[in-house]
Amino acid sequence: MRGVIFRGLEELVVEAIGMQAWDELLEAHAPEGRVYVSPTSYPDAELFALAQGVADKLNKPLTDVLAIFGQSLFGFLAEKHKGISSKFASFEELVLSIDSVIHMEVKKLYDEPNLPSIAAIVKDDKTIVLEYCSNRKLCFCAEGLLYGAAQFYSRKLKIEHPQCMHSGAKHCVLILHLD
Ligand code: MNH
Ligand code: ZN
Repeated sequence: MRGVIFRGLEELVVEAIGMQAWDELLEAHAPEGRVYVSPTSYPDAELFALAQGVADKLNKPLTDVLAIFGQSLFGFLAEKHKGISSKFASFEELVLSIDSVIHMEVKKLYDEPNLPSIAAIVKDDKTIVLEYCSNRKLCFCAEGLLYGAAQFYSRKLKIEHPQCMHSGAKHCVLILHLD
């Protein structure tokens, strides 16, 4: 995972539980002297260990932490890449462009990024069905990112997750219900 994602986690942790907590997490789960540089890749296992460390500190399940992280990560990425995030007039437009525009642009900015595949199908004007697939199985983080995007456009969103890679499915199904 790119440094930018770790920096997003750092921002959230420092805001929520403080700089000292982040330093403790780094000490426990990262090599000594680690500094995260946005375009550089770091081991996925390190991100998961840090997120698990946050979960342990907060006494919350890892899935909750990944969802909260995803939600704050959206604002962080949107702010960092305004040129990409400002292209979309609505939540729906953005969601339908995750693979075809957003992550396509990410591929131009970062050398060989590790991105999920996210296919979107519009069911009706209040329902979009997403199929998420990635060997990192970060579907809970994807849910959080979607909630963050809904917040960005001041929309009310509910997500159903009836099929999940964590239960052995080939891909996750996320059903987005808008108001
Ligand atoms: Mn996007 C990684 C989903 C918006 C840039 N993105 C990920 C991952 C998920 C994801 C999930 C974690 C990797 C994986 O699952 O295999 N991203 C989304 C969703 C939205 C989204 C659901 C909108 C909603 N992403 C954005 C935006 C940007 C962005 C906006 C920036 C303009 N995403 C990234 C980058 C990575 C990433 C950068 C990290 C790639 C890497 O580590 O190599
Ligand atoms: Zn899932």
